[in-house]
Amino acid sequence: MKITKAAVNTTSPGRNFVTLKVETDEGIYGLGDGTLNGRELAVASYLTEHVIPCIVGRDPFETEDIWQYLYRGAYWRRGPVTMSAIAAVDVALWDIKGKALGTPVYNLLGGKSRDGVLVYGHANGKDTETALEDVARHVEQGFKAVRVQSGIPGIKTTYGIAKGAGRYEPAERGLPSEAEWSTEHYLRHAPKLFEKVRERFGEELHLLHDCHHRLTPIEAARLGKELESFHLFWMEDPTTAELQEGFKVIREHTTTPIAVGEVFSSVWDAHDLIRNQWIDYLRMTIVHGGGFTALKKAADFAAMYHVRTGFHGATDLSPVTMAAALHFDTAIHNFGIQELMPHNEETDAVFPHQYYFKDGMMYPGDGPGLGVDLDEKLAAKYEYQRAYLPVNRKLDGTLTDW
Ligand code: KDG
Ligand code: MG
Repeated sequence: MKITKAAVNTTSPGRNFVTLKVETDEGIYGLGDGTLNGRELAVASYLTEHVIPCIVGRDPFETEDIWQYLYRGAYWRRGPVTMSAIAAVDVALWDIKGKALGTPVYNLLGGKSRDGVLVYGHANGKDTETALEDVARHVEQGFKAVRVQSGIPGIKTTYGIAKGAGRYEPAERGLPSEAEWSTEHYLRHAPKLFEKVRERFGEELHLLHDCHHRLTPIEAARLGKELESFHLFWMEDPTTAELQEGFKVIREHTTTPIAVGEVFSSVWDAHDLIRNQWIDYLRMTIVHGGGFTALKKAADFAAMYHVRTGFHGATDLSPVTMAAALHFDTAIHNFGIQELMPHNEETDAVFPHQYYFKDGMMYPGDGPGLGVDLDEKLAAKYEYQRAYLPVNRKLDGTLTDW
């Protein structure tokens, strides 16, 4: 089998997506996601200008060699743009393999290790009470695990909270908006929020929380300690992770489990975190981490240190990545949990898919390949629109991590 053609599709059914379609001489095609929120066209151009010309004529079954060719062959390694482009190719090729062999991708990754994939949904509200109401809605929908974020008294805007009646969506069209931050206000508020959630919903519901990289290690240690009695499933991105040793400080002070990695693009970003057992869950997912070929190795390495996966699954990861993640989650042994932030109806229509949600779990479907498609005619109706994630400032105006 030979790759005959590959092309990038950009579409914006409510938010931007970059999809690679790889075609073969046997009429089988595969899809890969290359979406990098707020920097989409960098990946699109990397693929079109630098990657596609090198893969035409290659055998799509040679995923390992093609991965190494794109990674080592570029000389310039790692980084989210490069790794998302490599992931788009890798995932498309695994999709082709599955279709050619007439089997779901999870069978190529080791077969089913579980019946379903535990997912967590996002509950949020402008204050504690509205956040609690949203937790109740998630419980009614069948979720067994819920991430809880709420507005913080004394700060006008905060991460993870829907602005109007609709769902929360991090990227916004136009230039970056500015959000406000105060660690002092947040640290006073967050433990009270979780006290209320446990009081109302009891012990059984899995609770998660995203600090979104805003604390220093010692501040995160304080939060982790104060949250201990509420038994969180995890505290996510407690601090920025360029300095991996920062997590040692957190770890030494608290038993609250730690998840990190949605902005990572290589196992090397997590090497010290994993081998020193400073984290419990790795969030680097298929699209930003270089595809199945790279993630399988990262997950196997993590397994040796009791680290499980907890893949990023926000709306900026397209249905192609959601499908890919669900096949991966189904197959690997050290799966922990999968994030689910449902896409809007327009996106679901552009990317028809087999995966589905039932009783707090998700299932990838049993058709060949990834079980997700791209309706190119419909996609063409939604032109790419420049969009950015917000930037964040402390109350005195200092730019800080969003
Ligand atoms: O593109 C950035 C979003 O995906 C991110 O802000 C969402 O932190 C996030 C999460 O945990 O889903
Ligand atoms: Mg996050």
